[in-house]
Amino acid sequence: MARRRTLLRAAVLGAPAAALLARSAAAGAALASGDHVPALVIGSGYGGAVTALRLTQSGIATAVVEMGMAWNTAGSDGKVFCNVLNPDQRSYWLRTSTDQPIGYFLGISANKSIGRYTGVLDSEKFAGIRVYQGRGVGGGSLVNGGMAVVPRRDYFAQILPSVDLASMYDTYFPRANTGLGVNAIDPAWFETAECYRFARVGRDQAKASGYPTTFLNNVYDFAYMKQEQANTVPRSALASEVIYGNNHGKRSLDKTYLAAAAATGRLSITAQHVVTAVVPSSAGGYSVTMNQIDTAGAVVATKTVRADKVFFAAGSVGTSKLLVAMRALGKLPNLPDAVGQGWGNNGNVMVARANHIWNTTGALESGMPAMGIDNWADSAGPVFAEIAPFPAGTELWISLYLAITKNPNRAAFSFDSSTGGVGLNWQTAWNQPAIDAAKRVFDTINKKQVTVYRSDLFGVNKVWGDDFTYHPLGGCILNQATDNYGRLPGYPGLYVMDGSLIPGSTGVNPFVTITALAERNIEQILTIDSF
Ligand code: FAE
Repeated sequence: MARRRTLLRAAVLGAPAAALLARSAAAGAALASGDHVPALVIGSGYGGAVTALRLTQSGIATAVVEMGMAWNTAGSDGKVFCNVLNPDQRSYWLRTSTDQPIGYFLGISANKSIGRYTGVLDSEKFAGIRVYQGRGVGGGSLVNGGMAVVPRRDYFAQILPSVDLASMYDTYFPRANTGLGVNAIDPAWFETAECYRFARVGRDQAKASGYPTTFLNNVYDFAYMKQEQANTVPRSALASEVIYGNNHGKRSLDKTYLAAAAATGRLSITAQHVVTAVVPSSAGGYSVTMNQIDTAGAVVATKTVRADKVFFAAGSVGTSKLLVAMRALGKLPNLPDAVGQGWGNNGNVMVARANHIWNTTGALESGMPAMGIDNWADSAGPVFAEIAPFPAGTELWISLYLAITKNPNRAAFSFDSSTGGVGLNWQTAWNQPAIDAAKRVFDTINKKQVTVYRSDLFGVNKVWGDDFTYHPLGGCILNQATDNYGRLPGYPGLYVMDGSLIPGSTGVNPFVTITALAERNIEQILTIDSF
């Protein structure tokens, strides 16, 4: 193994970052049973990518294990990803029909049959909520809308009081923004671009009702988008690409943090492997068991490797499920009771309004949102609502919003010994505080504009998209289930690095918070812990 890593390092020096990442994820770099690695990272989303970069930069050979695919090979249409207008097997994780967030149109199901495949977006169903998550090398960065928003300082202080605010805002948020490649939209271009007509309409209507709006930074390259609008490059955000991946323009983690980690020559990525168990090893460190799967999800091999340190970065749901199962099965019996607690949906609720015929939102809508309505200061119902695109490729007169609210309800994960699975006890009705807060804003806008809600998009006669979330957070809260830097108590060398550390809410879109917190934690871990 050591020899193979040395060879890998020698082979990759000098190659471009994308090629390095491809090689890090190539079959030859995959873990084999019996391997012993200094550091193993479960999951390649934000927490995992930050961890991989900072470990490899510190000279530590790091193995990332990711259940999804590497997403570096074009399909028969010449594209790696499909768009939202023509979803095919690449869209969803192991489903035989799509499960679109906006699942209806005119009250009729808008979903269609697809081949069962390890697609890029998972709609994971629990009793009272569907949780959308990215699957692949890059995690949620592959599917998300790229909005890169730093949370309000006073709200961050409320949700994570044990974290030093000055260092977060002076050091780690700026570091995260740099690492992620965050950029700002050109406001003058925004005013004229056809693809943001929908956002200008949303802004003007909000302003007319007294609600302030704000531009949202993004990791999508706005300079590239300008060229898309000018028709000088292949279109991605302007070709209805979002939620099932972007073929161009987006600085997803495979292009940023993971590419930089690969450039050190110390990274291996083992894709299409699902970690199923982590147990202390009698030889030292931890035994990590994983199932290698094919593109239909069938297990083709089971492998066990040994790692001195294991970083859980499988996302809020993935990490919580694994740890809750390990505790229940007696494999990590001393994990604290707080593991599995404190899960929230970031107060997500979606809603759409029907505009008048003269108030067109445009047939061309950028898949990347660029503006939000900021009513967070309203103590009776704080709301931060992104003005979301509906990139149908035709005029629909629809204004769509994803509202982030301060829903206080929290759910817990628990192991079901009869199925061997882990459930989440969130109930759909627990989203009522989110609906109430969003209603204050959108009822007011409707009244002022003399417009109505669309009730045909989230079900038959259903106004609120209240039964799904894009923003799972919590389950392994910092300074409760872990110490103040993500270390799991009682198990030296086990760490949590992802969105499960954040107690159910950030008040804004969460990936910058997850990235910055991971930057903070890994710096401390590398300084204090011995590797
Ligand atoms: P995540 O990125 O989910 O990475 C976890 C990784 O672990 C995934 O790649 C999994 O496949 C993998 N994994 C899970 N279990 C296992 C296992 N057992 N073995 C191996 N691998 C495993 O976690 N946030 C924003 O800030 N701005 C946005 O514009 C935005 N838009 C979004 C749009 C959509 C459609 C979705 C679904 C999410 C959006 N989000 C957005 C949320 C954001 O993507 C999410 O908060 C982060 O991706 C979470 O980062 P983590 O590192 O926690």
